[in-house]
Amino acid sequence: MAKTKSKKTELTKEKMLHMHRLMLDIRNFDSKVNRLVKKGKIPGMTHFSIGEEAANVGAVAAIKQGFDLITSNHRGHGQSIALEIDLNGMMAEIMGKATGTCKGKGGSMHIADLDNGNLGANGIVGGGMGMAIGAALTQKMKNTGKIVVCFFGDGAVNEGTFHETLNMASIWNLPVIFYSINNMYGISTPIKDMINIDYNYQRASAYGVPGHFIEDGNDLMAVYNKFEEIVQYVRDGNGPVLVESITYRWLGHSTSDPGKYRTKEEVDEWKMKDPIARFRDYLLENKIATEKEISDVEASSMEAVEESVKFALSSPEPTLESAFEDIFAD
Ligand SMILES: Cc1ncc(C[n+]2csc(CCOP(=O)(O)OP(=O)(O)O)c2C)c(N)n1
Ligand SMILES: [Mg+2]
Repeated sequence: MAKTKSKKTELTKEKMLHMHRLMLDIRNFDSKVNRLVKKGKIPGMTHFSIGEEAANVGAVAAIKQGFDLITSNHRGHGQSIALEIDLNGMMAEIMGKATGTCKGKGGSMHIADLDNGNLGANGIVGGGMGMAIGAALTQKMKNTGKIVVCFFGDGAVNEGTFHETLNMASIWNLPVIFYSINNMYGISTPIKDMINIDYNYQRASAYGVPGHFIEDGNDLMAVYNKFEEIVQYVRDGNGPVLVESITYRWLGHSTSDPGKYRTKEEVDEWKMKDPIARFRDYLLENKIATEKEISDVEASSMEAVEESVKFALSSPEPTLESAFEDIFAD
């Protein structure tokens, strides 16, 4: 098992255990949804964040919960959970139930959670980028002090909107972090067939913004420490940043992908870099938490996910009339 290389931080034990809990929630929630898909309980397409837990939780843990904003993409479960969405509402949303976070109208790919600052997931690759700079412009003009983190994948970096929004954010000096979670594939296409440079963050200089690289996006503390630094930089009014972390999705692109384009050896190699197992070891080796404290967190995460399934399964379907509600803003 790969080790966590980053140095010990000043974070409290409570915060670290909480971050561990959020990573477990992502893993347990998505594992459960995957089983429910196979049982025919989930309508529509679903993309899982399993394997990418640290890349999500480390970033979100560095922003101000319930204050700062994010935009998400089709693989947004990890970001929603890292931002502490109500798991019952999220499971109900994915099942298309009336009690869902978006009343069952969004499903897995369009989860929004405005109370927690999540402006929404997006089925259009690159679709969150315009929203992110719009939101960032609002924060700047209203002087709110809030920053925006725009999450997207490596597959989004050749969309025109990537280049347009990075340039606009740069000339307008907007408080936005463009964050590419590079899991090295856009569906079945490897990143090396999509760009002719090693990494996407190297493009930052073309827009006059700083580019940052998190080589080990499965090291929770490495992601957190880098984000803590850049969140401060952006909040201080220095303008946008492009950051990229390297991680891997353990499962197929979506529930309909058998994953024939990757070898079992490649997947197994990445499982040895499991972000959750590594952070568990880190907590124990640095005597931050005891075996008992960690297993309590593991048990309560499992319980919360089981509870969300019960809640969602017993929730009503949306009524036909509700299809015509919430279409226009008041
Ligand atoms: C504009 C647009 N083009 C194509 C698609 C189809 N599509 C859905 S996900 C995806 C790949 C995205 O890859 P990446 O951004 O790396 O995210 P990942 O799935 O790897 O997390 C594509 C091409 C889409 N949804 N929107
Ligand atoms: Mg990708």
